[in-house]
Amino acid sequence: QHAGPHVGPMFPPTHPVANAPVGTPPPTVDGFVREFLHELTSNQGVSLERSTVNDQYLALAQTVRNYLSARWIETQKKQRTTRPKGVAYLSAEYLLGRQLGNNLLATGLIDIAEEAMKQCGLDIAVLRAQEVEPGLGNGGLGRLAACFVDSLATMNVPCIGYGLRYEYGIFRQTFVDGQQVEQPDTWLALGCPWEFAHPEHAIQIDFGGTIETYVDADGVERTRWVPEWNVLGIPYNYMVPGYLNGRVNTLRLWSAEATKAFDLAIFNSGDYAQAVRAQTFAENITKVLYPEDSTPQGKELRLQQQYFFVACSLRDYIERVLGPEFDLHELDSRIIFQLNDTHPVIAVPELMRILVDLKGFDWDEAWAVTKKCFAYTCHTLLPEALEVWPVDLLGRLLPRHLEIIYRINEEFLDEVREAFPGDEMRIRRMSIVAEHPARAVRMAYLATVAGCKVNGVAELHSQLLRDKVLPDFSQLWPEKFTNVTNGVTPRRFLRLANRGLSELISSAIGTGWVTDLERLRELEPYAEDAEFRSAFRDVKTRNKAKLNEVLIARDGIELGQDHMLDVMVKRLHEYKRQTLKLLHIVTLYNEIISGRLDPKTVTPRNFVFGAKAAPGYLMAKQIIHLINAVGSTVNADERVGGVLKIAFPPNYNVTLAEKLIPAADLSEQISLAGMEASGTGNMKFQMNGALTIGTDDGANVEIRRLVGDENFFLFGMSEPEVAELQAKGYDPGTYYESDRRLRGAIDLIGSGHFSGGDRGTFGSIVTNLVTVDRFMALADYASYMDAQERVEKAYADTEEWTRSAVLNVARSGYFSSDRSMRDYIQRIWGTPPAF
Ligand code: B1H
Repeated sequence: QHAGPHVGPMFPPTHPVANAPVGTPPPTVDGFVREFLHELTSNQGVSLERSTVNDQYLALAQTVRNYLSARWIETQKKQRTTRPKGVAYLSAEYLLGRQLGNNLLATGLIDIAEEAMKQCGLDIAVLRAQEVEPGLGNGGLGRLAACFVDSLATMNVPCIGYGLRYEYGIFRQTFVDGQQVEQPDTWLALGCPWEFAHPEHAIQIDFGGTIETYVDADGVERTRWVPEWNVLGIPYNYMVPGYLNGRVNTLRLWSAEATKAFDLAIFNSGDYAQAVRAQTFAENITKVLYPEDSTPQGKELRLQQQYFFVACSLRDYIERVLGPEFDLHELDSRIIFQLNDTHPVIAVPELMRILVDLKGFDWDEAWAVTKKCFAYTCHTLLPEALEVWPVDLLGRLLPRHLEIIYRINEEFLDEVREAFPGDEMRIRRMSIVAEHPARAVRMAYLATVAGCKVNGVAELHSQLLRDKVLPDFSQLWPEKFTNVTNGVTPRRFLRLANRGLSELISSAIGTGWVTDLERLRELEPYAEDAEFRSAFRDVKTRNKAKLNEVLIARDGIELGQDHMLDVMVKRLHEYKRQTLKLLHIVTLYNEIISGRLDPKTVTPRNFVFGAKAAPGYLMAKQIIHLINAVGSTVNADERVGGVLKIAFPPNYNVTLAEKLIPAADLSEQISLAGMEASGTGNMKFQMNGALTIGTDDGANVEIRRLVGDENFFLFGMSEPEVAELQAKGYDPGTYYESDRRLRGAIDLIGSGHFSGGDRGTFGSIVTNLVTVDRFMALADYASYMDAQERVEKAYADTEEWTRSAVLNVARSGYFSSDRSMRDYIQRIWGTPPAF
């Protein structure tokens, strides 16, 4: 029976036993206490009485890590004997979130650790709060990589995640007078207990220089690269535990250091200062994550990062995992390199170089192998997001790779000529090397030519990818293109983040859903059960109370009590349309203060924003400023009577997401149709029982199809309607002129009402909206306002709303990243399903 969240132990004590390393006794509270105290004294060198919270956190993390490492070693040992085909996920970003809670969950140690800490007089929640999350990603793309490696470990699939160990992850956002100010993210400052450094396995990576031809021992003319400088790549390993299955996969992130030979030479020349500078130069490569989400910067250091990590990763896999005995003609029998967007695509010419220049393959042989070993995932449709590297930059940094790309391109274009004789326009369109505006390599084209498969990240996105971004390629190779809709891990985003809901679900249908999320379907009948709905509401209410505590402690923000919680959290980008959300709020506010709307008739609402702007994206930064300005004005205006509350906690990250999402009633997914490749926040909200207000974009399309129209607030133009309006010529001014409420809201912003009377502060936002409005916020405004009215009406009927919320949860099983991984295995990787 579903007696609410306080009933019995939901996750039975068989789990820790099931996950304990073979031959070790099951963990006990006493044993855990002993190990914890041992770690505290031997690793931190302090007594419990004298220890700081950081000491305690580190000792607890060490204790958990000890449980995992035995399984990790076993997993690797088994793999060395069975030699299964595995996945190497190549990603410049992993947005992992805090590790301690997840690792406690994966080992089944949550309850034991909590009790053990209690016996030591400690509150485990305080220790967990001490962890600084590794923010080694920008947003959805990086978080997706983290969800995927979690799912693969849980599904017992061999996988190595390869990436970069940035010394500074995504910046820490602060607000000064409502404006974003970036602070460095010093995630390593207090020590990271989860990483294993292996400087003894350093790999040397070359850059620059020239190429030369020579005649080898067999009299064959060959090419080789004579590089100019090099750095060392140091692997740092992280454990990726499966959920209660004893498997631990590896995430291997690379850190750059100066090579000894390099600075020794300079030391010997007597120039000490220059030698130290060389070191700094090398270390720069992994110093900082580029904070642009979706618009890559064509900076040389960024290309250095990309080549550095894929070159380290290929060498590591070929030389250390496979070893010198392995016949590389069979490479595809042991590995598939999945390219997470174009960021790692330089791996393609790198593998060709290894095979041809270093292993003596002839070109055709090498190309045949390479084509089978890569698959490419595209995450965008925005033209400015498609990565392109100027030929002169590539040639300076990686001359041999540029030459290899040219040859790949020549042979590819011959193939196109054969398929479409005389179609020179097509040749120019499809060339991997663009001629205009400057000669540059189109990385998405290179990935498409080299990849055995190309996939988009939601159905609509994959279709638009075929029809609009790569139409010539999908005509040439229709069978190459496929879709894998994104997913999110239910371990972190439901089981861990929403313990109350997890226990309620398990009390109704058992615990199997954690690894088989489709079983949430069994909740459907409970939507009709008043007692269950009441328990479900109690969980939401408690989650809101917890969120309030967090926001007060974190930022001194107080939300309205008993308000609907309306949340828009994602990177700040014009295509995501935070301004449309603002126009809704400003309209309500304007109608209230001008006496046309009685605040007593408005459903009290908390509007919560979370968003980082790329530091160089000025419009995005101004929008942040405007959100904060509207917030402080509206929150302070007594005429509103507190029915509209705006909160913008700074530094939205995975940790905050885990607090916000379980408390939300309404999920804002309001991008212009055809712009958001998938979205994954949308899935997390649905899974936690929020209803969505959204456009027919990205994965929203699939969410709506699954939950049904009656449980989703759809608004706005469809993608074909957007295209039609675009073609016809879009004029935002006509919407501004003809809609009184819209004009009122925009004029209020333009009047300086939110900027102490200064009309200039937000002038460029206003001008841009009424004259350009690239993402058509004004065109969708009326429809959005309508949908928000439907939200208000629906929310007033508490029982019906809860029913919808329960159905949203029940129908979210498809969005488990376990399902995404099964789709990748079936449609792309072909790794056998059992290991
Ligand atoms: C997504 C990016 C991205 N798409 C360039 N593209 C970057 C592009 O550092 N860079 O240069 C960083 C990130 N990120 C997101 O991927 C999409 O916008 C989302 O819609 C999607 O859900 C997510 C995961 O597929």
